[in-house]
Formats: sequence, structure tokens, C-alpha cells
Amino acid sequence: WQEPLAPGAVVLRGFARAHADTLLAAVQAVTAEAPFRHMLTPGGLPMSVAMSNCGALGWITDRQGYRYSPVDPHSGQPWPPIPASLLHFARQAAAEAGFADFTPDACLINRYAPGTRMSLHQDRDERDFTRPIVSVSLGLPIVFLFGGMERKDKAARIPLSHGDVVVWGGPARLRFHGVLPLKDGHHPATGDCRINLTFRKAG
Ligand code: MD5
Ligand code: FE
Repeated sequence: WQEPLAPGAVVLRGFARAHADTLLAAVQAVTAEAPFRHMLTPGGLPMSVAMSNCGALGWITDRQGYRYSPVDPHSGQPWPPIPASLLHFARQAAAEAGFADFTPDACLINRYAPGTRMSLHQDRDERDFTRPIVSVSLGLPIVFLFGGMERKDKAARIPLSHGDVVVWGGPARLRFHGVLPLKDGHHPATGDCRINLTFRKAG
């Protein structure tokens, strides 16, 4: 599966394809409890990506800023636990990329509709940057932007499609990244959207 991208970053091309239906059923179960929503940026604008979480911690944003929270602000309840099928899959993917004993406590679920984009950013709300992030792409393909350590660095364009998994660790962990706007389309697994799962050790 292995396709090295940069030091610390590897694409496991198609690694999730055989597990896609199981992973999507788990997403369905989680989002029945914690529905997808458009969170507000600290500036007060709704994000174009719809998000939910499972795990002991979930990533949120509102007028107060970006952070991890043990509680879903929509329900006031803890986030649903990470389904065992998701947890096992994330561990296997991390191990395949050379990160043994990866135990995520947060899984951010992103849903991209046509036109949804994510501008260049770093993931730096987690406590320990030596732990990797495992990212799973399901449904419609997208162009991923893989930048450098500074926002101004030129970003490479990496196509990601259904079943691709990327493990971001080591020196790649803090690189700027984003995605271009999702193009219209239809995928048998997800319909008219892309689902991205990112497994993190946040606490
Ligand atoms: C996505 N999501 O495709 C991406 C996948 C997010 C987000 O960026 O924050 O929800 S995760 C990509 C990632 C994580 C950590 C490091 C790097 C990329 N990187 O070094 O490029 O919806
Ligand atoms: Fe990110």
C-alpha cells in the first residue's frame, strides 16, 4: 500500500477500501447521536465542512476559539465512543506506517459537500505532536494540499480517493495542509459527498 509522501507522511493507497462499508456504517451510528453541524470559526463564520466527533475528546470551534471538548456542545452530552471497528482500523493503519501502539482518543469526522474546501492550516490543538494523525478518505475524490512548515511555502497537490489512508507523523505532523473545493459527483459508497475521518491522540 505504501506510497511515501515526505519524511513522516505516507499514503496507504486503498488501505480502507475493503473496510469502507463497515467504516461508513460506524459513521452513520455516530452521527445519529452526534449530528453533522457547521461549527463557527472564532471570526463567527460557519465552516463549509460539516463536522462531528467520536471519542473521549472532540475537536470543536466557536466564537471562543479552537479546542478539544469532552462534551458535544450541541447535546451537552459526551461524544459517542469511537466504535471498535474504527479503533481497530486506525491502529492497523498506524502500525502499517510504523507507528506501533497508536491509541486515538479523538476521531473528527468531516463531511464535504460539493464546493466545500478547507484552507491551509496546521493541526496543533493536540497535546503531543509526536503522536501521528491517521486520515481516511471515503467517497468522492479530492485534491489535498500538502504545504510546508510555513503558510507561505508552496503546497503540493495530492489526489486522494475512496479508501486512501494517510498517516501523518514525525516531521510532517505540523505541516500546513488543506483541500481544494470538492467537485460535483456521485460515489456509490457515499452519494454526493466525501467523508474524511481523522484519528488523533488529543489528550
Ligand atoms: C481532510 N482534514 O482531508 C483533512 C485530513 C482536519 C483536516 O485537515 O484538520 O480535519 S487530515 C490532514 C493532515 C493532518 C495532519 C498533518 C497533515 C495533514 N500534514 O502534515 O499535511 O479533511
Ligand atoms: Fe488538518
